[in-house]
Amino acid sequence: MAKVKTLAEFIVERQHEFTYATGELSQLLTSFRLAGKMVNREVNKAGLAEDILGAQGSENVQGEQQQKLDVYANDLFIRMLRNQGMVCAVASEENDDVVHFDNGGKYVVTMDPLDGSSNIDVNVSIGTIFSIYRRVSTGPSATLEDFMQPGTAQVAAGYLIYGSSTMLVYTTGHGVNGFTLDPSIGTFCLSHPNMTTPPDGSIYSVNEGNWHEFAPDVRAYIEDCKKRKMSARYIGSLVADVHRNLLKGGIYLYPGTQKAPKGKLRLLYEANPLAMIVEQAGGMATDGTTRILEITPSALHQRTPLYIGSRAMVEQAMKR
Ligand code: AHM
Ligand code: MG
Repeated sequence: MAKVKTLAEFIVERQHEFTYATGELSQLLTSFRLAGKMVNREVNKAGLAEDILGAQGSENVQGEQQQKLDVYANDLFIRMLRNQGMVCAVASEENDDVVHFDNGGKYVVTMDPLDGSSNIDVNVSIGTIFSIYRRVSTGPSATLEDFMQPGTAQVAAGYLIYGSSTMLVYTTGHGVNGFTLDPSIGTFCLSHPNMTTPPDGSIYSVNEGNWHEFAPDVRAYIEDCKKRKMSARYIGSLVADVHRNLLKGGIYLYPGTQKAPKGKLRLLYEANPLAMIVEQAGGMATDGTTRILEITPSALHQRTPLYIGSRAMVEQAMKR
C-alpha cells in the first residue's frame, strides 16, 4: 500500500519554504486544520441539529442575515487562532471590526469563516476562506495598516471546502496542494499535490440573474461563452465554483452591477486568498482591469468585482 502523507506531515516537510521562522507556518495552519474538521462535523449534521440549522436572527456588517453555522464557524476559528498565540488580530466577514488579541503575535488573519452561507440549509457545498499576513506594525496590538496590505503580501492563503468530500487547499507561494479529509481516521491526506489549473477551459460561472444589471461588455463576454458552447456552472458558493474551475478549467466572474458597481465579493477575505491560490496554480485573477493581488485595500469589508480562473479565459473577458 502506498504511504499516505498527512497534512501535518506535509506542512513540516515543506516548512523550509516559509519565509519566516521554521515551525511558525505549521502552528498557523494547525488552527485551520483543526477548526476545519470541527466545522466539517457540524456542517455534516446540519440537517439533523435544529440548534445549528437556520438563521441566527442577527445581521452582519453587510446587512446579511447570519446563519447559525456562520456564527459557530466564526467563533470557532477565532477561538483557535486566539489560543495559538501567533496571530495578533483577525478580520472576519462576520465581524464589523477587527478582533484584537493584543498578544504581540507577528501575523494577522483575514477570513470568511463560512462562505456560501445561503447554501447551508440546502445541502450544497460551502467553504472557509483564509489569508495570513505578516504584521507591518510592532507592539502588542495590530493596527488597521496591518490589514491594508495588498494581496501580494499574503504569506499563505487557503480554503476549506465542505462538499461531497471535505478538502483543505493552501499555498505559501510555492505552488498549491490539496488535502482530502479521510473521515474514517479524521485526518487530511495529500490527495492533490502540485495543483495546476488548465490554461484554458470551457466552463463559465456567473449569476446570470443579474444580466439586466450587467454592463454591455460583461454581457458581450457571456454571449461569447454561449456562442462557443461553453458549459454554465454556478453553485453560488465561491469556494466551490472556484475549486471546480481550478480543477477543470473555467472562469468565475462576479462583475460590478448598476446597483453595486464593485460587485458583491470582498477583497480581503474572498478575492485575495483565492487570487493567490489560483495564480499559484497558473491561473489569473483581476477586477476586470487590475490584478486583484495588486489592489491596495482601503477598508476591511471593501468589495471588488472578480474575474478568476484559467488565464486565457480571464484575458478574454478583460478584452471585452
Ligand atoms: P457570503 O459570503 O455571504 O456567503 O456571500 C458570498 C457568496 C459567494 O460564495 C457566491 O459566489 C456569491 O456570494 C453568490 O452571490 P449571488 O447569490 O448574488 O450569486
Ligand atoms: Mg463569503
